[in-house]
Amino acid sequence: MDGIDALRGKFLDQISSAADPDALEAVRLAALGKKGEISLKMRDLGQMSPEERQSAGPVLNGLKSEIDAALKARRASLEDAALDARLKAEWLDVTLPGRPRPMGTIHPISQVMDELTAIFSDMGFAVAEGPQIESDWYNFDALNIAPEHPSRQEMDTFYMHRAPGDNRPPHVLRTHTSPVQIRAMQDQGAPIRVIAPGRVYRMDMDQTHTPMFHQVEGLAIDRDISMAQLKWTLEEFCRAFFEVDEVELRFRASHFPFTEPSAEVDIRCSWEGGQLKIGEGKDWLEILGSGMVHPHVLRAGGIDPDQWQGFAFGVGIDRIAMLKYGIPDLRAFFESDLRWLRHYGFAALDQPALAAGLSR
Ligand code: 2NM
Repeated sequence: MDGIDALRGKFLDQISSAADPDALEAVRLAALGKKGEISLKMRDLGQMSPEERQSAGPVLNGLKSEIDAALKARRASLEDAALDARLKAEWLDVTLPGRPRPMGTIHPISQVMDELTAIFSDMGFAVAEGPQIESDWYNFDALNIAPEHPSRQEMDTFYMHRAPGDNRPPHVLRTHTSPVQIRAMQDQGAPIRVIAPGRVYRMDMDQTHTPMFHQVEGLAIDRDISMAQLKWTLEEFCRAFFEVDEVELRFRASHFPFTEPSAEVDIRCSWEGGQLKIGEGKDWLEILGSGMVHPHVLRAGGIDPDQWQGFAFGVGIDRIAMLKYGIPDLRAFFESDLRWLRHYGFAALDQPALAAGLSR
């Protein structure tokens, strides 16, 4: 039959030069599709005489199978090439070292709070928390702080706004965590042992004061708690916190509205060569305030002062963090300077010594 060899040559050429599956499909349609050249020729078989059909039929069928096979082979080799290209492009070296990820550090204040919590938990104190925006009753009245007390002055306390015409006393940013202790007394009653660590606010800003700082207050109420237990508790705390075998504390008479009697507490130390040593030496360092909880305060907490008594104390967390970790500048605590944070921060898995079972 005329032209069969030419057709075969043409389609085999087109198949082998088809660069992608779309081009190959176009060749298939041109050859074997409904209106493909080979299909049309096969349709022509119907018009032929039986003799002609006998010789042309097998030739056309042979051509069709040959082109079919060539299409299949070319499709397979295009798919192989595509897969090879993909494997090459998406190749991943799983043995490469990982990209270093920047890791944060634990802020010294968080670290010290964890330490305090571990130490006081060991002594049976639970942790209490409360709001940072307080009513003036919880922040002042309940603590036996008189209406004319200087700490209530706008100069010292951050007052919230009231709507114009609303004459109720405004809320305040708590100036100590004592309101948390009042709430704990109201919620739990006596006996009670809690500490209240957290943020407090006072209008003060200079070398040694920031308008927000951190405090932990402790409270222990029972039938016959005295200043002797207060002193032991504070000594134990200082020994564990400063990680020294012995400490010496000195109580100096003082005055707070919420305690009677009240004492400021100094710890024996030395400053040799500009280096602070706790527990030895001839110097004294003031570290906290304390006293026996005033009956008015117990009553505000819903506790009967004729049945119960106890001690309370307050420590500045920022200051004892500076002392323990040799941090010279208070204001740097709150500047979020990454170099400072990397230098003074703690690894996330650093355990407070006492909680890790390392002390004593
Ligand atoms: C201090 C000093 C003395 C104190 C009092 C109370 C409360 F709420 F229970 F009455 N908590 N903390 C207290 C006593 C705080 O800080 C220098």
